[in-house]
Amino acid sequence: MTGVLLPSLAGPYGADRPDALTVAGRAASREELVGAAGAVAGRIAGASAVAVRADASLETVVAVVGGLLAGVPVVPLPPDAGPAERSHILRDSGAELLLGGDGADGVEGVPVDVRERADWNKVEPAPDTTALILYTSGTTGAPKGALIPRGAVAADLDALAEAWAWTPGDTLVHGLPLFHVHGLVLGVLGALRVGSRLVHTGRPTPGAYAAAGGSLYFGVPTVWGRVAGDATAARALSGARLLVSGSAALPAPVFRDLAELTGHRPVERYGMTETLITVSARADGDRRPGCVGTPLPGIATRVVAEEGGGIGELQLTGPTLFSGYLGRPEATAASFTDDGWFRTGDIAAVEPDGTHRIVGRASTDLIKSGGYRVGAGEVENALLDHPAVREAAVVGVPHDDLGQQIVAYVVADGTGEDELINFVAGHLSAHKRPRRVVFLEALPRNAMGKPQKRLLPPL
Ligand code: MLC
Ligand code: AMP
Repeated sequence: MTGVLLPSLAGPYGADRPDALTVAGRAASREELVGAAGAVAGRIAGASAVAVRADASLETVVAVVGGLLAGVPVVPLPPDAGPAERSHILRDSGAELLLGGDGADGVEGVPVDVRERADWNKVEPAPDTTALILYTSGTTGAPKGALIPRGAVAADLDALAEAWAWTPGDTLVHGLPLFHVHGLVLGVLGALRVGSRLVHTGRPTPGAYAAAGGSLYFGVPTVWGRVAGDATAARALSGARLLVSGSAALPAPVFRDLAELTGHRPVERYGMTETLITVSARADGDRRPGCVGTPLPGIATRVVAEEGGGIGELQLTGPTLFSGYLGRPEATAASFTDDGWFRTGDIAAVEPDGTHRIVGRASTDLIKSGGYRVGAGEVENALLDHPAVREAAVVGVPHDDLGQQIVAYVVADGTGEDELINFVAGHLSAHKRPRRVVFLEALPRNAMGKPQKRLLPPL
């Protein structure tokens, strides 16, 4: 049973309802979810890791819960991942099975059927065992698998429930992807740990959020910007209890428009795949534009300023941290200071009352577009795999809707913008595609021959 990690699934099911969770229009009770997940657990028990084709469906929830029941680390695979990204994630993670897969990629597919029922009564694994392996981009190279322990998930969700006064009486609504921390850990496991109802809208559109009638809403800033741009949808959220934004900075004008239209000042929170959510505004506290609140219970933060001044790299410790990058001890070691603090790479300032502000990132090679973290190096490597491309430099350019938009500067012959955009979308995944491609005669380089991204011509 997974009653320690997800107590609401352990029963009794007296207060259960047929629509305890709804994903993209299909509903299930907790008892049905646990029965179907038990059948999955029975099929995968003993595997070293299982991948899940993580589209926005009930099957994904059943598959992830099945992995957690069985104590098998779950590797969510973006459903539109192209061949390069799929094979990297499957090979690097060592996933033996692909839940919801068709046997392609040389990894055995295992069906997931939400109508199945099986009991699963094995003892729950220890808190330090890996619950999830989440693939996340660095500045260069292919994504790394962040090992997320069960205990970190539990600690984070409890801290968030306390900060947001999140209870079984809530109905959580969101439509975020189920292969990242925001949509999967907070947005699915959060509801199952707290015991609140969940409505996943399939896509995070303003109309779907408005129609869902929830009390607690999650979104990335791009989603909130679109809601704020649709006054009718925004006003429909006035009956909610709490609107929460995260995964990227919420622009101050969006904060103000949302507050005006919905009557709710949004709660902003800050996190990373490697640390889960660590800093948040509180349901019973002050919510200011540009501020991500205070450290969650159990989290310690410090800002390491290079030359005095209050602004510098945000570093963290606490029970929500990952246990390392799979198979990459050097990268794991490099992400911690000598005295054991995790280096976020984000630049922050702390106000006298302890409120944190995220003011930027140390590296321009990590791009946040629509709340997705995309490494410039990964997109550059994908472009260089196209036979016509000789050189590539990828940057994030400020964008009203996406926060940053991915722009590729390339030196290439005999190809065009659309072809390269579609090439990256098909090779990696759609959200990693450049939205613009600029063709240059040569990349600007310094005397050592190193490309100088800050000298690239503006769009
Ligand atoms: C368009 N599409 C293409 C394409 N052009 N597909 C293939 N090739 C092309 N050239 C398709 C897409 O696949 C998609 O299909 C549809 O067109 C629209 O895609 P899009 O343009 O990418 O959508 P967009 O409107 O830009 O998306 C905005 C968004 C999305 C907000 C919905 O960016 C999003 O879901 N963001 C959430 C990211 C997130 O959850 N991050 C959390 C990370 S965890 P289809 O089928 O999909 O409609 C984290 C920790 C923390 O950060 O703190 O939370
Ligand atoms: P990911 O690994 O996809 O979870 O991305 C983590 C990164 O998202 C962090 O390092 C930050 O740069 C960014 N991020 C998350 N939440 C916020 C926020 N509220 N404000 C600004 N940046 C954020």
